[in-house]
Amino acid sequence: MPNLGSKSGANGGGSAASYDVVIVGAGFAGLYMLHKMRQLGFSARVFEAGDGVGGTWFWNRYPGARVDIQSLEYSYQFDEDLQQQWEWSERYAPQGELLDYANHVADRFKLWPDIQLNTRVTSAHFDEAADLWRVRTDQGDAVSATNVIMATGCLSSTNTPNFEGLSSFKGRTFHTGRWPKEPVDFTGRRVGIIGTGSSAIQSIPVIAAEAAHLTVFQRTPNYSVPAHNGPIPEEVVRKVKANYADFRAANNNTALGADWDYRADTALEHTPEERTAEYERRWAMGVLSFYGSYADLLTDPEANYTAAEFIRGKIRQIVKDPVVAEKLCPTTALGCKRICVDTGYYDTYNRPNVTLVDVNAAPIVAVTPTGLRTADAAYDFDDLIFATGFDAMTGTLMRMDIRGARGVSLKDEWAEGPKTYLGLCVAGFPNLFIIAGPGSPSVLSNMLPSIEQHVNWISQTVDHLRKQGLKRIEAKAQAQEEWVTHVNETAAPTILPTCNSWYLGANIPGKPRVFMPYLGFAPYVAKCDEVAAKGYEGFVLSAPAHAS
Ligand code: N01
Repeated sequence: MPNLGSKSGANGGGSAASYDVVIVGAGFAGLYMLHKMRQLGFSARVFEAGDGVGGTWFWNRYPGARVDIQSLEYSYQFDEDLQQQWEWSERYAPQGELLDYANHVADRFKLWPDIQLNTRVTSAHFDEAADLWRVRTDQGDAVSATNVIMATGCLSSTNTPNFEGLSSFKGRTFHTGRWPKEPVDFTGRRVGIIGTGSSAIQSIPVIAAEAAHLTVFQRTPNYSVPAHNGPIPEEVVRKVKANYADFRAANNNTALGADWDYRADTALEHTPEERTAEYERRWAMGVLSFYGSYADLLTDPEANYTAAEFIRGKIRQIVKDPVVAEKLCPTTALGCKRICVDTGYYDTYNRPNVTLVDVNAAPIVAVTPTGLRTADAAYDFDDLIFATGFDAMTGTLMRMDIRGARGVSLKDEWAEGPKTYLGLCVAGFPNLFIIAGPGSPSVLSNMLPSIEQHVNWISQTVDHLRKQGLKRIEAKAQAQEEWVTHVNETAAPTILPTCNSWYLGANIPGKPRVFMPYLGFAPYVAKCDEVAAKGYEGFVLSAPAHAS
């Protein structure tokens, strides 16, 4: 008996059913994928490890968490009534509101009966004789499916560095990507936080305002620009909603799939005064529009330097202690790591209860029962926060036992780095699809339109197979090789691969150094459409193995 409308999801554990589609993950990708599959009349089951839907916004509940792309853009566009009726309270929605939105979508489209919560997929093996995937979960399910769709997210496997003495700490520990549901009170406490990426930069000002003392352990400083968040002016909402389709279409036609106010002229053709005026304008706008300042910002180190130097100047203006300011000034190219977005980050270092420790100069040696030790000092805390990021893009897939045709393991196939065709499929793994996989625009784009484009493409493909009486689709090895080369060649002339970022897997010891996302949303969409229009160029489509 389905539990229609229940937020607890479907009953699970021990199921041996057969489905057209198994979807792994109930974040924004999994929810929309399920909706599309049901619209097309396919049977589908979603397995979700968490005890709720929402993915990224379910797990990342740390103080200050919010989106860095305008909510009017970082939202579904597949349903006109949904986009007209949903009201965002702020320009950049906070985590709780995004989670409400995910739950609303699950309610509105009655998705719950097909979502099994608290269930982690442990393995997916392709059974060649039966032409089916056999999927197992940690709850004892052993189901089969014609198609498996990985909606597992790009930033879903957390990274906690394996410091000596890690488990010895006697106080409370947290990871920003696995934050508890209950509010955490830091009042009167001595808190240490490791990391200065986006998660740390959003949470540090909020925690510092509460804690007795906050010590920030920084290995690499990051560039951050102000969010200038606040309520969305009513006239802006009215204007967008009056013609939402055109607004979406204009954004979808950009390299990021978002309105980033891109300028086609170059930084170096302008005088220093003109450039400063432009960067001031961007600083006042805030958020990711900084990427769009000039066409050569991501391709010419000299142009990039001008924007980087502008932000360093802002840090030196804001932070009163010149030694601390200098420590906070990044020396990497602007944008080689995702530019962070903050509310009062640099100013937080003017507080008397905040200390910045440079662990590039004196690395963390060990976690101790009372805090941690660096190469030159010891620190004591009540609470220790790991804002140390994720095993991005491949981590979650590699932690599952995925085996394709002839029993080949994905871990082995990707031992030297992930290889996909269009970020969507892997040669040797028939009817396995990845949403926002390595080799797709994903994290270099507005994730919501990227997700919707993938879901639409996969749905259209699975429907095409059914209409043609076909069953199997598999990427050709040569098409995959060419795509991997193209992804690398697109990134190579830019500043993107020039620093130790998670785009390259450089944050995880031993992970192959490969640039994973694809730069260019609009050309990517055109390529996917062209592939489908040409009869799924680069794929082999075939009939059921046992068709008479
Ligand atoms: O993770 P990160 P994040 N010793 O990997 C440090 C998205 N996001 O969770 O740079 C000492 O960026 C590490 O140092 P280093 C967004 O796409 C979006 O903050 O490797 N330090 C770094 O400072 C973002 O890019 C929003 O030298 C260690 C930090 O930990 C992505 O998620 C908000 C260390 C990790 O930073 C990840 O962001 C939040 C060690 N052994 C996140 N190991 C929005 O605004 C790691 N570090 C929408």
